[in-house]
Amino acid sequence: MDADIQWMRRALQLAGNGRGSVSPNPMVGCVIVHEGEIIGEGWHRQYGGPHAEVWAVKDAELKGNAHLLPASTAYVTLEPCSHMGKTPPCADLIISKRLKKVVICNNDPNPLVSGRGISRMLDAGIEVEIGVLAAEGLALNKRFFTSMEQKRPYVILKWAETADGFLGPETGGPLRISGTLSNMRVHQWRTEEDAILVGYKTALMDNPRLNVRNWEGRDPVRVVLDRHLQLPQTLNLFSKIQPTIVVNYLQESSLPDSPERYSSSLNISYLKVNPGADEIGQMLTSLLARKIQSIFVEGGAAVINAFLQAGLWDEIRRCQGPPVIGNGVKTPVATGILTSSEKVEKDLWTYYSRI
Ligand code: AOF
Ligand code: ZN
Repeated sequence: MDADIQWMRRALQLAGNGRGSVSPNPMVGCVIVHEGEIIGEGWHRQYGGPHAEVWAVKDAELKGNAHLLPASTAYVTLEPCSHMGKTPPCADLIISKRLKKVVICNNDPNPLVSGRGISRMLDAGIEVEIGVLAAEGLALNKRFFTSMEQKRPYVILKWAETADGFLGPETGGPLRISGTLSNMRVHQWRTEEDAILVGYKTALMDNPRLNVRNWEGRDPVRVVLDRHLQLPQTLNLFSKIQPTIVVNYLQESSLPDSPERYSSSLNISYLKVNPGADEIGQMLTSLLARKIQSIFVEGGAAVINAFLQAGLWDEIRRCQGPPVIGNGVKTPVATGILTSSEKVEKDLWTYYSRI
């Protein structure tokens, strides 16, 4: 195997350690290699904390390898940053430590960086190579890249359907469709996204808690569509164990503007949208501004259809369970609302992605 690929694979693996704690920042890993051996490695651990390169340089120094840095190559999964954010620019750190070469997986689409990190290092005489395992890097940070490029959170739609292809009875109400394993997976998925969203009818009829129970991990922020503010505050999703954002036509309140503040303000906040065909788009723009980088949409049918019709989605995860109900709410596949997608079947689930 090509050595560059081997080291970048390790850097990507390290980057993945940040899953669930760095959003809305990307997951980034860094490996520093001297004459075929790793002399330091690190990853971005926490939103607001030091970047991957800082940890890797510190690791090399702590291991007594500081003197080797000028003859070493850093493998970084994202272009080293050039801006003064919550932490100082990583490109400057690399320049000050006089590394010989930097191999990068993906460019940083952040307008504050976007090529400036690379040109700064090139100007300082550092050799730079770009694009090693680029597809893997894009997949790892799909939420970050989508939100930077599309200016909206990454959207995952999820539904369970009966064996005869219905989302549930027309009358609504909870119907247990998926089995224990599928349920566990849904709870794992909840831990991976910043927010979880349901519509008015689902909130009222199913009274879901929308927290994480069958898996270890953080609870997502809950988002509910309640356009006329009619949902009773006694519903489970208004319990003060995790924050809830109520999307509506009537009122706006200041929303937490950082991931840390979501966990310190376990209460209800209001996000106002104007009635119209672009309600979903308005909501997504506002949620991204509030640092929500990804959303897991759990129904019901009207909400899922609204995302599909607006073309504002990235993935669908669909599972089929044993119940047969004869008649009920048709799936977006049956109604033809879901068009132009790519379909993969794996582990009891069917995955659709946009093409
Ligand atoms: C890097 N290495 O490990 C990460 C980078 O507010 P800050 O200072 O944390 O900056 C966040 C931005 O920095 C983020 O949006 C992305 O552009 C870049 N992330 N860059 O050199 C890292 N996590
Ligand atoms: Zn940085």
